[in-house]
Amino acid sequence: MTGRFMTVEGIEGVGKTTQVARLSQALSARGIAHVVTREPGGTPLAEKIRDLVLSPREEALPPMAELLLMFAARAVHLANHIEPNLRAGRWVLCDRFTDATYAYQGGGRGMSPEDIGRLETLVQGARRPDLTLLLDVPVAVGLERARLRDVGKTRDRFERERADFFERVRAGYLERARAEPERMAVIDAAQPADQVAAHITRILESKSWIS
Ligand code: Z5A
Repeated sequence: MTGRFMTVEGIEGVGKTTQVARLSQALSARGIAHVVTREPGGTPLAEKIRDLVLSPREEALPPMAELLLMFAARAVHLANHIEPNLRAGRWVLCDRFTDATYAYQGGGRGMSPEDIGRLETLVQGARRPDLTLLLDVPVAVGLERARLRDVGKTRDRFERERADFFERVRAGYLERARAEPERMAVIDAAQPADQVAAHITRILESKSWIS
């Protein structure tokens, strides 16, 4: 049997990395074989593309190039890591995936959802997450969490964006969740991390994926 493909999404600082780690612990405690990965990145080559996209540089990165690089990294990640693990029966927990492209390159940068959809089909074929956990907080909450965590660090190209960019990203995510309620579960991530983790556990239990 192939593994389950789960993605975790949300704006900057919402707590994705925290919850992916908690979920990984919960799966390990139940003996469920899985890998944890992230986008952009997840393999040595895809991490190089991540560095290209996130590092601030003098020459502008046009939105179309940013979009294509996200899908280039994804093509590598799918072929070299995600698909082999799913075929081997392991669950894949991925910190961000294509919903981030619709939210950031679509909602944030204004690229057309039709173009994103064409690339999605080209790169992924029929592959879609079995479940996406959308962690949601007001933008001010996410940015403040990230600010406190990143004191003294250099901010990447996305972290330099203003609050209105993240408002469009958040709206893009919520619109996708409304359109695909079966696949995407919206979780109030303004709660303490323990409560967010408990909500995620309940979602998996309700699907009988864990007990
Ligand atoms: N991107 C894109 O544009 N298009 C795409 O297709 C893809 C990605 C795939 C890199 O993402 C960038 O790539 C991203 C979008 C773009 N840029 N942005 N923004 P990333 O996932 O690597 O980086 P990130 O979005 O900046 O995530 P993050 O900063 O790693 O945040 P997080 O993982 O959601 O949060 P966290 O590190 O778990 O928590 C943040 C802090 O809050 C930390 O100190 C925690 O201890 C704390 N925390 C966590 N949960 C809580 C709760 N519940 N209460 C209080 N405090 C909490």
